[in-house]
Amino acid sequence: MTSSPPTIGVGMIGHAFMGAAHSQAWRSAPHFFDLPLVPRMTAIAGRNRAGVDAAAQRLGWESAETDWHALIDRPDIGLIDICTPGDTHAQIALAALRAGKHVLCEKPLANSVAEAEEMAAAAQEAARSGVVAMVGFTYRRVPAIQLARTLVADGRLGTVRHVRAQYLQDWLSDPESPWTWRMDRDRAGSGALGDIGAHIVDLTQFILGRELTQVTGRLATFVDRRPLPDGGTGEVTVDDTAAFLGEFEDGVLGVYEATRYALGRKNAIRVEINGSRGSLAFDFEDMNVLHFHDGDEAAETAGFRRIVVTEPVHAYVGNWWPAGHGLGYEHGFTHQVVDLLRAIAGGAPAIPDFTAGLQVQRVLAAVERSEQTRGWESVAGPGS
Ligand code: SOE
Repeated sequence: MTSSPPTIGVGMIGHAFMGAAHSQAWRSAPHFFDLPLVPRMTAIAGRNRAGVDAAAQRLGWESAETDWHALIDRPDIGLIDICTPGDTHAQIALAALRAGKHVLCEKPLANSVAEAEEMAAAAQEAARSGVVAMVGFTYRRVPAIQLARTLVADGRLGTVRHVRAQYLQDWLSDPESPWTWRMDRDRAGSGALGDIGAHIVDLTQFILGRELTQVTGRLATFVDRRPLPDGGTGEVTVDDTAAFLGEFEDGVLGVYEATRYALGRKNAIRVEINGSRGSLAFDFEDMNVLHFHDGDEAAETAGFRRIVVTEPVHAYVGNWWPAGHGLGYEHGFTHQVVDLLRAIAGGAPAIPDFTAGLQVQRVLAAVERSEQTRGWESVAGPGS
């Protein structure tokens, strides 16, 4: 007789875009993956009673709380999933870790290096008792990105020289687009830099298996005030766009761009890497594909090959559809909770952990410092 795996109660805080994406992941993971630990969607928290009750029903949660502290206090919850704006990440994560709960925290980890340092230290302390903390850099879990990392690790690109990365969205192109919390530095920490620039910093470091050491960049805000629902306007206190250069520990050069003003580009995450033996290129708008140029091939027939990353041999794919049917945006979130549950059960490392989240935070802070100094800033330099 086989016994069923143990369960873990999940408590999720926040129920907007990210809350819906995470809920989809918690719902689907046990149906598609063999898990050593099965999630129960125990409770969701949100500030407004009617709103959180409706979200619980719509997204599939068993109960709803209006105070996140209640989730941490509940003995039937072992894992806290933080899907709130950045200004609340540190307080929730610290309280959860100190209560011995596992944590999944949306990116960027925090709104400042100081907060991220405290979170990483708390996570390291909690890890001694087997508590796991992970930061939600979801795009790592796209199968084509996993293949890119494998190709680099296997030496198929030879000596890597260039990284080109862009995260392009266009939802602020219209100056009349409404003001939201994402335009408020106190709540969001930064603008395009932290919201989407953080993803390409993490992705490129993940694919290359090495870290940025220094950066220099420019930030710009094109529209200073945006309409509020009451007819007034709200001040934009974050960057609309970030452009920066980065150098990796072994001299690899990176060129980065993150913007919400690339009219026509909805969620274009583009990464291109050139090495001495090969190159690869990825665009999230065609997320099931990785382009690979193998420089060892005869010049006569060499060229970028379009690899459709939908074979059962590709990371995560075998748990989904037959070859060629493809995955979407939401699957990365499912893969994230699968990896998290396996880490909690002890079978896999919890990556990216809060220390990795802190390192990305340091890169963001260094870009912001360089905007002030107009020079190169060390990632290891003073936080902000
Ligand atoms: C908004 O720009 C946003 O939702 C980001 O916050 C997410 O991290 C990204 O995946 C999609 O765009």
